[in-house]
Formats: sequence, structure tokens, C-alpha cells
Amino acid sequence: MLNKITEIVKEAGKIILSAHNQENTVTAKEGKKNFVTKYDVAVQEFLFKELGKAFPDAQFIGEEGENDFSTDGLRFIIDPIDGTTNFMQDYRCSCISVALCNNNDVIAGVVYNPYTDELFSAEKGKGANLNGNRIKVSERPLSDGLALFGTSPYHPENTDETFALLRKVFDFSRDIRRSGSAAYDICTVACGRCEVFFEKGLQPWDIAAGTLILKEAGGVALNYQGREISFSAPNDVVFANPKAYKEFITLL
Ligand code: 2AM
Ligand code: CA
Repeated sequence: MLNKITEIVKEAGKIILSAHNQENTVTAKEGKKNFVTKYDVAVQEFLFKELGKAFPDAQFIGEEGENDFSTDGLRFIIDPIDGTTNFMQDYRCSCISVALCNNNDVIAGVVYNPYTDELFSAEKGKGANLNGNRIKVSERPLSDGLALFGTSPYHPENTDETFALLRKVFDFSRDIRRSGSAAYDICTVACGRCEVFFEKGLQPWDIAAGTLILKEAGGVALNYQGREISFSAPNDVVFANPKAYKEFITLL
């Protein structure tokens, strides 16, 4: 199952790498910070088509288009390009995120950064891997570690809260980092390079695959209230190693 998804996702990565003049291919723009390029649409169409052939019983949810979250059974939750702003400016940090769910349960997840050729994957109950090698979260506490965050740029009503929390996290930790791709940030925690990632208002396609990868790597994935993450609505999320999670929630 994972091999087939991996093969298709890697192929889709070639579309991202072949892109040029991205900023001039914007097809939709909501305000100053939310864009869709023709490549977001092309990658999603490719994934829907190829995964649909390989998994004919599955439904599809993807960032680009209308979605029905009420379906039961097998479904893919897909972000064709997580980190579209990075992609538009050729910042070269964007990922494809593909989760296969059974009802609200993610059973397989793949996050692929084509620029670094890093492929993170997990199958429920079978651990998490980076390019085929087992990964684990770090044992570093946040007080001796790095925190990743997202700025919820599409939700200005969250800005004050995000930056107030960020200030506390910065004071508490070694330092902070911001990549612009939530899926990549979650995997960065999953493989032990950083200790915590947090952001408000993330959508299911930003986090579904990463949630499984992080959990299978021994991490904690919860919302700000300490409850399970929903894959049918936006979430304020914390992804962390267990030690760093305990420290982080005292700052919330
Ligand atoms: P995207 O690049 O696929 O749009 C940036 O802070 C992170 O938030 C990225 O992972 C980005 O994914 C995600 N994001 C983008 N649009 C969003 C939206 N409307 N609501 C919540 N998160 C979003
Ligand atoms: Ca996207």
C-alpha cells in the first residue's frame, strides 16, 4: 500500500521540480496571503488520477476544490503543495502531503519534499521512516531544543495570540524556526531535528499525513485543548516529543 502511494507521490514531485515562473501562474488569490498556482491544481489532478487508479474504492479530499468531509470508509486527504507561498517565490521548501484514512483514522501517510528528496512515511502500527530508514522523535526537552511555528497568515485574528505565545516559547527554548510548510515542520519534529511545532487554524490536508508520521515516530499530536486532532475541521495544533509537549503546554 505504502509503496504504491510513495511511487505516485515521487512522480508528482517531478511536476513541482519542473515548475518555472511560478508567481505568474497564480490562478486564485484570496487577500494578500492566500494563493493557488496552476501547479497546485496540476499536482492535485495527477494525484487524484493516479491514486484513484491504484485505490478505486477510495474517496478524495484535496485542498484545491470543494470537499465532502462526511464520507465514510477509505479516503485520501491530500495537499498537493504544502508551502505554496514558498513555492511561488522558489524558496524551495514545499511538500506533497498524502494521507490515507479509514473513517477518521489515518492508516498511511506520506510527506515528500522534492527539493531535498526526503520522503517521510508511516503505516499505522508499523513505525515511521525517512527514505526507508526508521525515525524517532528526539528526547531533548524544549528548554534545550528548537521550536517550529506557523503564523496562520490567512487568519489575521490569530496573529496577536500566535506572537505572544511565540515570545514565551522563544524565551523558554534554544531558538525558533519558521519553514512555511506545516507538513515539513511536523516531519522535522518526527525525525528529531526539532522538538515542537505549533500553529493555529491548520486544515486537515496540512496535517493528516504528518500526524500519523509523528505519532509512529513516538511523538504527541494534539490540539491546544489537549484533544485529538480532527481531520474534518481546522485545528490549533501542537506536535512534539513527549518531554517537550509537557513543557510546551505550560506556556499555552
Ligand atoms: P499551504 O501552503 O498548502 O497553503 C503556513 O503557515 C502553513 O499554513 C502552510 O502549511 C500552509 O499550507 C497552511 N495553510 C495554508 N492555507 C491555509 C488556510 N486557509 N488555513 C489554514 N492553514 C493554511
Ligand atoms: Ca496547499
